[in-house]
Amino acid sequence: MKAAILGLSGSGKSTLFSAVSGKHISAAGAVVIEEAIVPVPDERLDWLTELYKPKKTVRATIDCLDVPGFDFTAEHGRVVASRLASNIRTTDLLVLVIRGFEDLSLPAYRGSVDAARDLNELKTELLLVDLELVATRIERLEKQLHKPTKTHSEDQAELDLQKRLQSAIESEKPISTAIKSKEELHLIKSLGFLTLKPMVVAVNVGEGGLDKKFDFPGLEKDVPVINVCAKLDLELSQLDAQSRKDFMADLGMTEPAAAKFVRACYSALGLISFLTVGADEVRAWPIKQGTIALDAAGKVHSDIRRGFIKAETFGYNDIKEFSSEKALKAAGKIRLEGKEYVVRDGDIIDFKFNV
Ligand SMILES: Nc1nc2c(ncn2[C@@H]2O[C@H](COP(=O)(O)OP(=O)(O)O)[C@@H](O)[C@H]2O)c(=O)[nH]1
Ligand SMILES: [Mg+2]
Repeated sequence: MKAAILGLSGSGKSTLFSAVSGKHISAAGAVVIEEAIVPVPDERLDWLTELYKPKKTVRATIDCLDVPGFDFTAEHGRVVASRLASNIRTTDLLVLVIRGFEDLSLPAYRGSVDAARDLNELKTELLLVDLELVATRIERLEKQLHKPTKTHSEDQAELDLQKRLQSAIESEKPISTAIKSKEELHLIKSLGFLTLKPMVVAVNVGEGGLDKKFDFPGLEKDVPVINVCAKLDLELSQLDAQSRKDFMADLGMTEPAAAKFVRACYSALGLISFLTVGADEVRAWPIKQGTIALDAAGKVHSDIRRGFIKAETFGYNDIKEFSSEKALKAAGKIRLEGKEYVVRDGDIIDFKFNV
């Protein structure tokens, strides 16, 4: 699953990207999209690693893109932005990074730090990029409908839908608000509309601003807003575990803001984790919410799916409470689940199979 980090130039995208991925990004003014695999912080894995002392611990990951910043005050700024935006149509999540920090040594966009204004400019750009695609699509479909083709009825259905999407965008509504059914979604899904994707807003607040609340009038209710402190998060990511702990304790923090941010992205992607444990490996496996045990088994290995017998399952909270698998077993807390069982976040599963 892929997330694209976008925003205005200088909002702290690359700093945040480096903090979460460990990948070093050279100076500002980058023109290429950078990509990195980002581990998802999960304290359950830390605790289970202490218990099982495995040879290795494997975290869930998400794929992150650092997109060069937009600057609508620059000549050709819109053209550049729309070219970049069309490169991220295949991503699954948009992360909008907004500058919320004051720093006189870094000139602010349009001369002032104004998170709500910046977010609006970005959202407008996303709508415009989608509007261009809708217009192209409508033109193509109208031409096609004049010819006798086998796809006539689907084309007509899509044309009607595209016209509705067009009017939604024209009234500044994201495309996601105009889709009414699975069938409609299916018709347009492959086009990669940006305003159809889930979104996370990350306000880069600067040190000391983590408790600040931002009000974004008009922002859809289901969009999570997370404060980050990119520069501090980057500094923290470069420390060894003990120094990081000490440093955070001094600041009264229990974890870097970036950790919460990455988990918010994971959840906005619709992902949860089931876990596997043992002497070799303690591991978190990303699955879509609603995945059944049979398909979860297939994530581990296709043979396990093919020869699936049952899933021996207990919850992370159960093992935390009982401290060992032995105690769990004695208490009858280990469940036998079948193929159709809907896997829950934090389920610890041992798949039994036969091939
Ligand atoms: N004071 C302060 N500066 C920051 C913070 N985050 C990023 N910066 C600085 O802002 C500048 C632009 O950051 P960068 O990550 O390159 O922004 P991008 O253009 O969005 O990728 C750099 O000089 C960063 O060090 C922050 O939280 N506080
Ligand atoms: Mg950058």
